[in-house]
Amino acid sequence: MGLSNQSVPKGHQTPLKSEEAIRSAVKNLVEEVHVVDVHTHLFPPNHGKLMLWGIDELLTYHYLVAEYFITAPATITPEKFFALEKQAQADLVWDSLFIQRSPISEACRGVITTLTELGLGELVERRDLNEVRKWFAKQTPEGYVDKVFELAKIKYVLTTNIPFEKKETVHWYPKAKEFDTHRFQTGLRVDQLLTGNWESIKEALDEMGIEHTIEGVKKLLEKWITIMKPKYFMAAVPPTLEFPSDEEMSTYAPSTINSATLLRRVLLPLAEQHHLPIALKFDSVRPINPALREGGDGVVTTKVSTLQKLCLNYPKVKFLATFLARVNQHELCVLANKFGNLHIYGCWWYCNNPSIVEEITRIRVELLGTAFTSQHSDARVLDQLIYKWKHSKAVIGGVLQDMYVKLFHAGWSLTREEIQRDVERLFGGAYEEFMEK
Ligand code: HDL
Ligand code: ZN
Repeated sequence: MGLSNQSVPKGHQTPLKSEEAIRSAVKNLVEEVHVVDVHTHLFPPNHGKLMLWGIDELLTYHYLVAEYFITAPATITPEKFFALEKQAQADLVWDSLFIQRSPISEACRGVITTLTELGLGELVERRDLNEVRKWFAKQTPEGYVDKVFELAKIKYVLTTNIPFEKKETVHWYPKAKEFDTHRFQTGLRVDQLLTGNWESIKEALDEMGIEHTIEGVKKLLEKWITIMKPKYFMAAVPPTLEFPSDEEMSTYAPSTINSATLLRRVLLPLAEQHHLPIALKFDSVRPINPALREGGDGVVTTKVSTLQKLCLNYPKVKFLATFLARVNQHELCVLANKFGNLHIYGCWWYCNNPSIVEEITRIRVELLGTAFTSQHSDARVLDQLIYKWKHSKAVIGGVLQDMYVKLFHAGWSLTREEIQRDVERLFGGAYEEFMEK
């Protein structure tokens, strides 16, 4: 990322001499910074239907589908809803959450922000969903990626790539499709190891004719590392999984396959051997209402000490981490303050709402300065990059204005170039420095 201001000597930097000048500079620098989006569920255009984009995908985002079912008549069950065509599903969501009610929730407001940023404000004003659809029908996937990356000011995104999902691996194996790896970098998603989902893992082993053993799983993941060239491993940590102690591990035979052995005899050794960080996501519980499918997952408060034990016992492994429970955020910050092999990122999922982004960002700056990644979008639909980053930047920028004004009143002289350097760290630079560590 090459942080700016390295070249501008102090004497030639732009001093900021008043609270107004500071606030205006911070607001502008946050709005203008091009971001590294360290976690998304996006796909490149040549991965076909996996790349979700356009108004009907926006309206049927699982956050909105879940919100729709809070309001839906009992006669419309999830089963009936999911049996409808995508456009019919979108019509129901639009009518209930945008017409019958004001689209005031974060996920609803996001759709409005996206359409307005795309220049469709008049159609939004007329609430003309069909005219919006006609506009999208004129876009091409490739051209739309250009438009969205430019509007949302994205340097590149990390994608979620699951070697246990056939609908994904077909684009990689036996022949990998070429795509723009400057914009789409991969993350090797291995939840199945931590959930101990042996059935799913065996299918992936069979795809490559690999034996059904612990060594076989290592071989499988090493093949996927070669194929996908991931920047990190990623996994959501099941709420039941605590750090498997040496004593517990000594009770497992070498051939035992479970989440503990897959974690400590496969994932962690591979991470160390291949110098691949592991991005772990804690506090999600899946599902709490299966009928809602992707939207049926919830949040639970797990022990932050599980991450502490990983950082302590594996000092040569780098951990990226994010927690879903609001109550865990302060303890996570304290942990990140204690371990140089831990980097925290983003306000994840149910924390990605302005009220919580504000609180989390303030705690993080107070405890960690700029040594963390302020946000990730978690976007599933390409267009969401536009609203998720605009909404987050507004909140994070507001917190940073306050923090720099406090620093100014404490007696520290500030320049635009130094703030730009800090902002670039918070929106991807600190992540890149951690990955290079
Ligand atoms: O596990 C994850 O990566 C989560 O982000 C889930 O995909 C979740 O469904 C989601 O999209 N949250 O925003
Ligand atoms: Zn995600």
